[in-house]
Amino acid sequence: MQRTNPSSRDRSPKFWGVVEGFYGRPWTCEQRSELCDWMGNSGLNSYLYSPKDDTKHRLYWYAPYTRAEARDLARLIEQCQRHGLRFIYGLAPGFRADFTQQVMERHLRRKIDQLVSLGCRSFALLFDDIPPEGSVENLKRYGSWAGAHITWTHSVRERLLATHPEVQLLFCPTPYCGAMSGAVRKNEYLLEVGECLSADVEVFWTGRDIVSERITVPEIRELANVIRRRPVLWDNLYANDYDLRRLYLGPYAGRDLALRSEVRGILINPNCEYRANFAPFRAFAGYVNARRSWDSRADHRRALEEWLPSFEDRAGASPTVDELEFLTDCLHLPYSCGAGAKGFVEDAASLLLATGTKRATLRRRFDRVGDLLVRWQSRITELEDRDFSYTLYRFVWELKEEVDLLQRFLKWQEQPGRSRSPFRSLFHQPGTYRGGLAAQLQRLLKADPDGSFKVAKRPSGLRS
Ligand code: GDL
Repeated sequence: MQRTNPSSRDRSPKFWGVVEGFYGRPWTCEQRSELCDWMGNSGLNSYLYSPKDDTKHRLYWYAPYTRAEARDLARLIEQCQRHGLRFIYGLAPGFRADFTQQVMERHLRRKIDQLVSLGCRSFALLFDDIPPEGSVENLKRYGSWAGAHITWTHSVRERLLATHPEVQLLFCPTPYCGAMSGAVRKNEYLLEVGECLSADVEVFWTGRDIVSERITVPEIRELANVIRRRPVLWDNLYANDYDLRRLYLGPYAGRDLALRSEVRGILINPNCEYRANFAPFRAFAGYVNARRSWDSRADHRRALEEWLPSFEDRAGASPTVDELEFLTDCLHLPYSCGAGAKGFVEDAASLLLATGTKRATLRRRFDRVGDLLVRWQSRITELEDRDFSYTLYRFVWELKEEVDLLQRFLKWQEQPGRSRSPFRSLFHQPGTYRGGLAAQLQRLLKADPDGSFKVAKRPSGLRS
């Protein structure tokens, strides 16, 4: 296995931008083209093409693109170049770890050559989320899976360098976050990457977790010592493919400005819903472009101001920035609600148990905020831009349903001669509300806030 060489990597421009790297429906050509326009003016410089469910990127990675698909990719590469963006093509060849070295190299060469012929000059080999099994012969042959991944990466590197010395190559290890690697100092895969992966290949990392709430300088320094280079962060803060009921519109947060000089770049992997990403992209660009200090909330507000025209209704009216900020407080970030939504949940929890004057005060506050949410639902239905309306629709609908149920329950609690029969809502019936197999399965295990699970108590008389 080849040893690492000293390199001038740290002097080449860093990678700031977007990775289309989520599961689910890939973005369309039009959306990517809009993204190029937008990124070209934002201080971001890189776009990594790696939609998990482009089957020719991952599941059948060895299949070449058809003529029509190749034409679309060539157009996208050209658009990126015109906007001064680095187009990186991600290939995920881990799915056929049973291929012999010869077959593997043939397929890699053919795929890379096709992309080079379309104008691509930057590549990423991605070994995240692959099946653990490969052939026993291969494991023996390469010594380890890290060895196999590095060998394949080097064969691509050599192929590219022979004709295009300017190419850039990136690599995603199989353990790509602390939760997968355990102590990085002791992780054999990462140690082998540090020792054997050519020094001019960049390495991805998502932080302590797949979706990291915070990413800190000390933890990145520790990793950099092991992999012997600064990582490029693949930042899943805004990714929502793992839970189709969530959408993230909140500020870019949990990363200090100092982190920028510890990494070779950051690519954010955002919401699957392309149109929902305007504020996240802007907020992230604010972080990238900040000089000495950075105010995440202020950048977020600025992003929302620019986003307002997209929320115009048919009569030409838009919400205020405060109103939009409240919506993004409700559809915020994976680990937190924004201030407006946090206060609302806390009020609701207290209100359900409160009586007397305390209840009256809480009730007024709850109604005011609840009405804002219900108003958002009708506003979304009235948007002039129908595609945008449908993008946001179901997320706001779900919130409205929950507020409606709470409002009905509170009213029932407050009836003077309340009957002894339990509360029911015509609009929230078993089966149609919180129904379905997934909901039933979710009720079997109770999740505690510390991340542990317990068998949930079954209410007596529960029908299966
Ligand atoms: C992952 C996947 C990514 C996915 C994300 C969130 C990496 C390197 N890979 O683990 O494709 O979108 O989680 O579900 O992050």
